[in-house]
Formats: sequence, structure tokens, C-alpha cells
Amino acid sequence: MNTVPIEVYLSESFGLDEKHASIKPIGSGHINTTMLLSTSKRSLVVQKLNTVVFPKPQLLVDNARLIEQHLSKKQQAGEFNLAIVRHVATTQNDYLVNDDDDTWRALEFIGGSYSEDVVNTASQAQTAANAFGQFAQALQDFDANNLHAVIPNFHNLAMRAEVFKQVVSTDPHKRLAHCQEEVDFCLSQLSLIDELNALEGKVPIRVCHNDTKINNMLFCLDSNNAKAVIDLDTCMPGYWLNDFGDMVRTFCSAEQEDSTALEKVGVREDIFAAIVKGYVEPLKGVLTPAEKQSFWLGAKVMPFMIGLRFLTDYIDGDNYFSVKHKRHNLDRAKNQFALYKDIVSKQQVLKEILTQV
Ligand code: ADP
Ligand code: GN1
Ligand code: MG
Repeated sequence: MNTVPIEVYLSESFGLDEKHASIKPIGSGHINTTMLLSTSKRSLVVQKLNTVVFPKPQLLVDNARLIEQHLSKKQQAGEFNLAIVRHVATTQNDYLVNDDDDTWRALEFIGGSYSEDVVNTASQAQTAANAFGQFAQALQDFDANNLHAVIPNFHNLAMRAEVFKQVVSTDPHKRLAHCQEEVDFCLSQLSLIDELNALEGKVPIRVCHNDTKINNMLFCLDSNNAKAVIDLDTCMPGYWLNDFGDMVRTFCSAEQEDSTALEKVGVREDIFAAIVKGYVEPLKGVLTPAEKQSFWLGAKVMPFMIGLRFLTDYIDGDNYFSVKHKRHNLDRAKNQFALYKDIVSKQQVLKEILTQV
């Protein structure tokens, strides 16, 4: 057993050269444990990787580093202007550190930045969407076959629905009684799978970020411009509609993802328009008409699919997403379904906005 305090152990492992290091939690991610490790000279973001979600952390690091390298080349050629989140090597020239059963990695801290959990203005939404668009554009010529499938079928709704039905059929924690209405609602919406299947062959497979949550984007403290796209752990091939849809899911509501004030959960149309404008601009000339049309489906599918995943995890006893209390995943699921319903009810106006760019 390692008896050295974790901040000392990590600071030595990542070559911080100083005995006095402090460590404190940052961010509000649901999967990894993210901390800021600081000495008087340098700060690093250190993450304890969730090995239930990422059973092979080396694959995750390999993917992220390939992307880092590709973006660095683009940056040197003057074709990518955002900061790049980079892994820090250990003193053993490796990228992972084991501490008992835990696996840690370190990332360079991108200073002078901040992240948001809720979008405040349309201009902020446009800035963030534009950054995700620049990221997608820069990875257009990256060979996605080089990426490992770190979480196979990550955005495969048919597979997510199968897992959901399986968990519902066993009800391992006797929680079904608390969420029958939500379960029935999910089952009633599964024709979304047919809508997705109909896209096959019509919409290109791209390198996707796959987690374009607003808090996976850093803004500049001084200018409020975009600073960096972060959290590259789920970059894998897929449809851009998913990245578009996850922005709609996390930018458009004025409430946090776990808010129980469901009457306030819904799409802000000006924010939706700002996402469209910001995301499409860097992808002009690349985005196909069918792909742009598919964004509407992404806007519907992502809140539904993440809601389905939260509900599955609630019934399954909270094995996947970190939770602060027993009903947390159920609260999140209800919130996402409220958002989904609002998006569907505003279909006409949202589709119209999509045709304006
Ligand atoms: P998680 O997988 O837990 O979502 P993230 O990589 O998204 O982890 O990090 C969580 C939060 O930590 C981010 O929302 C951001 O506020 C902060 N953060 C992460 N990486 C950096 C970085 N390299 N520089 C500055 N802040 C960062
Ligand atoms: C998780 O790690 P974080 O919090 O950025 C999840 C996403 C979900 C999101 C819901 C690897 O993202 O897929 O959309 O929570 N990441 C993984 O907020 O499952
Ligand atoms: Mg994150």
C-alpha cells in the first residue's frame, strides 16, 4: 500500500520537483475525478480515471495523444488557433501512474481560463459552438481508423435501448416502482432508432468529440473568447449530429442537467440559433446538406439518449455516473426528458432556424 500523500506521490511522479504540493477538486464531470495539483511554480490537472467506464486507460491516453499531435501540426501550420490540452509525461516517460488500484494521468493546466455549467448568453453559446466546430474541422483529415473504440457503441441508441430493457427486466434494486412512468415514456419513443437507421449511408462518418458539453470548453478569462476544447476521452468515429445534439442538450436549457425545476427546463431559441451559427461557420464547404439536415435528429436524440442512460443507471443502482444522492440519476433523467419534450414541441421553429444558415 502507498502511504505517501497522493499530492506528493503525483507531484514526484510527474516531475514537479517540489515537496510542497496542494491538491483540490475542480470541475463537475460525472466520470473521472479531476483535481488541480499545484506547487509554487506549476499547476497540473490530474485525473483519477474511472476504470469501470474506461477499463483500458492506456487506449484512452493513446487516442488523446494522437489527437493532440494532429492538432499540434495544424497549429504549427496556422490552421488551428485554440489551445491544445496536452498529456504530461511521468519521470519514467510514461503517461499513467498507478497508486494501489487507482490510475492517474496529468494534463497541462490551461491557465487564464474558466468553464461554465450553464450558458448565460447567446454570444457565449456561439463562441463555444464555434470552438467545437473548429475542433471538428481540424480533425476532418485525421484518420479515424487510428482511434481505439474506448467505449464501443457509445452513441448507439439501439444498443443503449437493449441495455435499458435488460436492466428494466431484472430491476436489481427494486427501483422500478419509482420510475414506471419514465420507463414507459422511454419505451414509447424508440422509433427514434428507425430514424437514425435511415441515415446510414446518407450521412458521413466523422471524427467526433462525443461529449460536447458546455463544461468541456474553456473560455478566456480576459476576453471571453474560446480558449480550448477539452475532455477528449470519447473522441471516436460517429455522426456530427451527435456533437451538435449534445451542444443543444447542454447549452439550450437555462437549468443545470440535474435541476428538478422542470417547469424551467426547455430550449432557449436564441441559444439554439447561436449554436447553429457558431458550429456551421467553421464547417462551411465540408458539411453536406444531408448532414446539416440530420442536426435536427441530433437535437432530439441526445437529450433522449442521455436521459435513457441516466434512467438505466438509476435502475441499475448508480454504477456508472457519479451521484450525490439516491435519486440523482432519476432527477437527471426527468430533466432530460422534459428538455426532449420541449425540443419536440418546438420542432417547426427549430427546424426553420436550421435552414437559415
Ligand atoms: P471529466 O471527465 O471529469 O468531465 P474534464 O476533463 O472535463 O473531466 O475536466 C473537468 C473540469 O476541469 C473542466 O470542466 C474544466 O473546468 C477543468 N479542466 C480540465 N482540464 C483542464 C485543463 N487542461 N486546464 C484547465 N482546466 C481544466
Ligand atoms: C459524462 O465526463 P463528463 O461528465 O464530461 C458522460 C457523457 C454524458 C455526460 C452527461 C464517458 O460526461 O457521455 O453525456 O456525462 N461521459 C461518459 O452529463 O460516459
Ligand atoms: Mg468533462
